[in-house]
Amino acid sequence: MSNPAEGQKNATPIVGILMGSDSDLPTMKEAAQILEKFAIPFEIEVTSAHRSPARTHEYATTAIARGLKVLIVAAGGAAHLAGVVAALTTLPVVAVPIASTLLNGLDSLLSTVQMPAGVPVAAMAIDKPGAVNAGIYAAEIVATFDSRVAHLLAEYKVELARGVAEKNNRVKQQFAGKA
Ligand code: RP5
Repeated sequence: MSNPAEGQKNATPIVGILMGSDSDLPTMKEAAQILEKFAIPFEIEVTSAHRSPARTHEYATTAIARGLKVLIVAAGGAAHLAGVVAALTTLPVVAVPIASTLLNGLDSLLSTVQMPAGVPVAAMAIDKPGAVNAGIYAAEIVATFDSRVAHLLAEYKVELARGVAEKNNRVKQQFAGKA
């Protein structure tokens, strides 16, 4: 296959991105873009713990049989979606608290992170940084059984460090000869 993106489109999804509403999509696109970067096949679903509980139940209880390995789950406000999904599957659930209400995501963060013992979710940061990290975290789980993804993640770390070195150079140049 010459184009990894084409292969990704045709392959069976191994990561599911779930969100409580289409209003979460501008944030969750960040997670999708990370999975695209690493050519990890994924699917996206809008389903709600509160508004479509039967659909959420069906999705979570069939996820393993459909070949999914990790679920990234985003919701805002009374953010119960990740917890409900985690209650219904043994797949790892990576949760993204969305800043979609007047409380700016603090509500979502507390709803997400305060899971009772026995039903964990991996809670990311609020909103876009959390969505990016959810994509990376899911890739790290995939990398435990896919050496191609492990290699790409190692390159990504090098890319991050190079970015910091470039920022460092720019800052130093601004102050060069001023001491
Ligand atoms: C949550 O309620 C969703 O995840 C979203 O963040 C929030 C608002 O949903 P909408 O009213 O925009 O559909 O369930």
